[in-house]
Amino acid sequence: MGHYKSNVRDLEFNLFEVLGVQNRLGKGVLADSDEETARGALHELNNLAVGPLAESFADADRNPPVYDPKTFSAKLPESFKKSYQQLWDGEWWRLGLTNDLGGLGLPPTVQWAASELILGANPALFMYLAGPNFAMILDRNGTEEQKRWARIMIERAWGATMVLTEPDAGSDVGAGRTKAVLQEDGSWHLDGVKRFITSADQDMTENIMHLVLARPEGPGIEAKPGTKGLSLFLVPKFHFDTNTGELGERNGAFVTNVEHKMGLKVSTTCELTFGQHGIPAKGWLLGEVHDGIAQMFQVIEYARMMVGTKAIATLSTGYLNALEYAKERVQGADLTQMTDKTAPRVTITHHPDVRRSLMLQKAYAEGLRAVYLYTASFQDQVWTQEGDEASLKLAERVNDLLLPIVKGVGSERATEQLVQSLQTLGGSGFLQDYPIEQYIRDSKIDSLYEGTTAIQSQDFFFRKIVRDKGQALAYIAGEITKFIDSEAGNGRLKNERQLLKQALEDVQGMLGSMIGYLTSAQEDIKNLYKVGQHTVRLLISAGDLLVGWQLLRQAEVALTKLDGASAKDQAFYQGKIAVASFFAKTVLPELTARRAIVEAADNDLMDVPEAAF
Ligand code: ST9
Ligand code: FAD
Repeated sequence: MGHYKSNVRDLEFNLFEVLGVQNRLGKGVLADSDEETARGALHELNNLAVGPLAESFADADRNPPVYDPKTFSAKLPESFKKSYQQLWDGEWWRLGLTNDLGGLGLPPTVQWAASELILGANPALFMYLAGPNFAMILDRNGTEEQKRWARIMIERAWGATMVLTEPDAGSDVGAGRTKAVLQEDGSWHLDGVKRFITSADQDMTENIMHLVLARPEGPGIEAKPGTKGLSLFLVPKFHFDTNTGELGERNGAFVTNVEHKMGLKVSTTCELTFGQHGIPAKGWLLGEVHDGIAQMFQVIEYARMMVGTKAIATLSTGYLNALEYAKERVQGADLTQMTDKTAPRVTITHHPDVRRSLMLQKAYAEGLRAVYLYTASFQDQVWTQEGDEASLKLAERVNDLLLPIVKGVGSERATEQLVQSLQTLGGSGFLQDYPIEQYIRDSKIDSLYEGTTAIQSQDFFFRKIVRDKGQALAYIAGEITKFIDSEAGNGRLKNERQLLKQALEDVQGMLGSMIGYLTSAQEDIKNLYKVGQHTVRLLISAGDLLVGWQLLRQAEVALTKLDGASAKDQAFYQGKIAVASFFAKTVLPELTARRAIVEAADNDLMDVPEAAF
């Protein structure tokens, strides 16, 4: 067996027993799919994921890509290329596409559930598969000509990249200096150096389409500072015949370095240099409109969801690996017999502390899975366009609100809990005989790229709550309140509902204080620092609230299904009830302390001289 332990049962539970995704299938753009096809897709992909896709996971880590500075090219390990080919041949690149571009006609919930399987088995494969999905951006925003390019990208299986970051422009994308100079033929010549660009070179596809943010220069173009002065350019690695897609000359965008990294080594992270090697780096303005940052955010929103799902997928396989080990490892006597030196030795699942840790890993793995799929259920509505304008707008807002939780909380909790998964294995966890050390290395990036956790937390507070005037948040709070007030669950989970109620009040309390600091910043601007000190705390707490709520929602469903369930399902449902109760009793109460910390915020920290750190 390979390293990857998937959880298709839980994916199906989320989709068909909690979210009722099947009710959407068979209609409109989903006319060609039903529950059976959706389940079939998951099972088929799962076979591929646990087998051929997972197979190259460790080898590609031990034998990472090799960069050749003479040819500006990166060579990937053969084992990985084989996995990629199998993924491509299975036509899984169709998964996220709209029907007219050859999609599978499945909704985002099912798309993301399926994506989890790839992201858990071998996440870099998913990233190299960006071409078709990024082609959708051309199709949506491009000129008629560029829409044709989108089809060429898909038909010819090209790779694609998103190119924002520069040495002096990381979180602060608006500090980017790469420029694009308008040419007489309407194309642009790019000039500058980008860094940390994922998949900017590889030897698996004949061409790569770079989606690049740069500052336009030319007659009549007004230079604007910051992100609003950036435009999005399409810069292919090779020029091509725009009718047939046949490759032409090399374009002047060269990979000038590939980074050596802590993890996710097979995913090339490249320095990409434009127009500095004697050949102009020609680009074309996407859609002929200067709206680069908004266009790029269409990519970023998808990528943030992907990164969160990747982290959660890794957390889940980490937990399941730890669980398997714990069920077999015999060590020590039961605590109640600790003084009897002749007592039988037990498996470590008997030790309360191991149980505590495993249940917490399960809570975050399954709770965060529920959160990302709940988020995707709003994407479903946008995908099918059902409902009136107001409800569609609300679905977009709620999705926007939840994205920083999926990405920010998903990655932070994965980092933290994967360390616990390793701990479960004791010293063996430290060895490369087990996959967890690689999981930790490969998933650490998730809290860094696509906007660090601090950036996610500011996005959550300033844009998704304050600028939204709390509309999406009010909707979610309303849904949680409805759940708390409902009597479902056969009279059980009463105490847990109370704990959830308190957690909701605590998050609302934190938020209330922070809005207060923001408002009082009109009198004393330094009060903004009080907000800035606590946005991550708020984000993480909102994440815990959502995890707690989703787990209880699942427990409620499980309670209705216990009677008459098969032995295997009984255990599954019992697990759902146990984990929800555990999380409500042992994690949610922590929010009260966090609220007190936020309410007592001061700016002492900001007055500490740098030398005193
Ligand atoms: C990166 C890539 O890190 C890592 C992984 C790469 C993987 C590649 C491939 C992945 C895909 C694979 C697909 C394959 C799939 C297929 C598989 C199938 C099996 N939402 O607040 P302002 C916009 S890339 C929407 O003033 P500042 C908006 O237009 C690097 N839009 O910002 C706004 O205007 P307005 C990632 C948003 O102060 C405008 O920006 N780098 C949002 O100028 C200005 O907004 C980062 O993520 C939003 N949430 O700039 C950078 N926010 O207000 C992180 C802003 O008028 N830094 N806009 O609407 C930030 O996000 C900063 O906050 C900043 C600040 C740059 C936005
Ligand atoms: P900085 O922005 O310098 O941040 C350093 C620290 O300061 C962080 O902890 C951050 O949270 C904090 N910080 C910075 N500004 C603020 C603020 N205003 N408020 C509070 N805290 C702040 N980029 C692409 O364009 N395309 C890619 O494909 C891509 N792939 C990548 C792959 C890898 C493996 C890596 C490592 C990076 C990749 N990136 C890519 C770049 C990535 O998005 C950036 O690294 C990330 O956005 C952070 O920027 P930075 O590294 O410059 O850190």
